Amino acid sequence: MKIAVVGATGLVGTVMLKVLEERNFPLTELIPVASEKSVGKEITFKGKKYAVVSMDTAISMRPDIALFSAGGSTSLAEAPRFAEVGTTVIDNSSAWRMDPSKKLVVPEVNASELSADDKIIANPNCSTIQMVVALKPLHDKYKIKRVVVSTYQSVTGTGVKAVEQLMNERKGITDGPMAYAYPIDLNVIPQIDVFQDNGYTKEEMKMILETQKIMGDNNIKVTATTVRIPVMGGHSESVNIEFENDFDVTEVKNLLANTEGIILVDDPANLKYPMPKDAHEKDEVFVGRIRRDESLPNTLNMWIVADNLRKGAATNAVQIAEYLVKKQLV
Ligand code: 2RA
Repeated sequence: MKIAVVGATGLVGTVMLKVLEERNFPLTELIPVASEKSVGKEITFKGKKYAVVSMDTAISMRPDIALFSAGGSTSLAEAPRFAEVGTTVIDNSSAWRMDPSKKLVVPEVNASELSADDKIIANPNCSTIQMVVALKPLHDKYKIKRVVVSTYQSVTGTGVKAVEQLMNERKGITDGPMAYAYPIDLNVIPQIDVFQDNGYTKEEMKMILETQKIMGDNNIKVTATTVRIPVMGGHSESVNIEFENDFDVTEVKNLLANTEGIILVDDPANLKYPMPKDAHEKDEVFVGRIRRDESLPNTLNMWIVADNLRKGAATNAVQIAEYLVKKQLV
């Protein structure tokens, strides 16, 4: 199994390599790929050094799977070239997510949609992934009518420049490069990505549209407010869910605790709830603060946290690859 990691020197690409290594992915050959300026640089994988190669070199090597995290325009241009030589691309950008001919996959939710014909598979947006992992078992049992989500998103979701901005501001450096329009340290920015004509941001629309596509149900109503906060370890979400059917809170907790990929941290008496500092570098989705919304019938509140570079990006992509290998779809 030849695996290419496209964008191998970036923030998500680096985590993809780490996750492949940690999970002992059954690869026989690793092909790290990056833009021309990084070609020749070395990366270390399982104690062995690999030289970064160009896109053309990687395509000529015909990898079985290419994990892409190189931005939307690179993906639009290069993913079809890999697909043409028979590679299955798993793409972390937003380029293909809403293309009706492409699958948008969170393995715990809809991996069964995948077939050997899917040559470009989209990895969803980070904040959407962690939410749908927790929504799926509840939708199956109680049928979701509407979701109201507010996010508290880590600067790592923006990239290296944002991490630098936060760290510089922490050190009192105020004239460094800015990833955001405003300072992020000691601040909260209620804007993630660009504004759309309807007043929502692109990130908010991703949460709405991607949730419906992954869950395979356009009747699920979603509204979102996405917010950037000065945190590194992961994204947090306050989620209010209205169901068609009533539920029992203990049953909800048990259901989530027994769902693959979820860790329930819900013990208010002992001040236990999920926090990004605990989710950092973990592959699971952490859920807590589960309680009935007493202002509406059949409605629940909960708090969902995950490392956005792991389950929100690299881990989800590697899990898709693992599924393809297990089901012999590559
Ligand atoms: C963010 N959704 O956190 C992005 C990353 N994919 O900004």
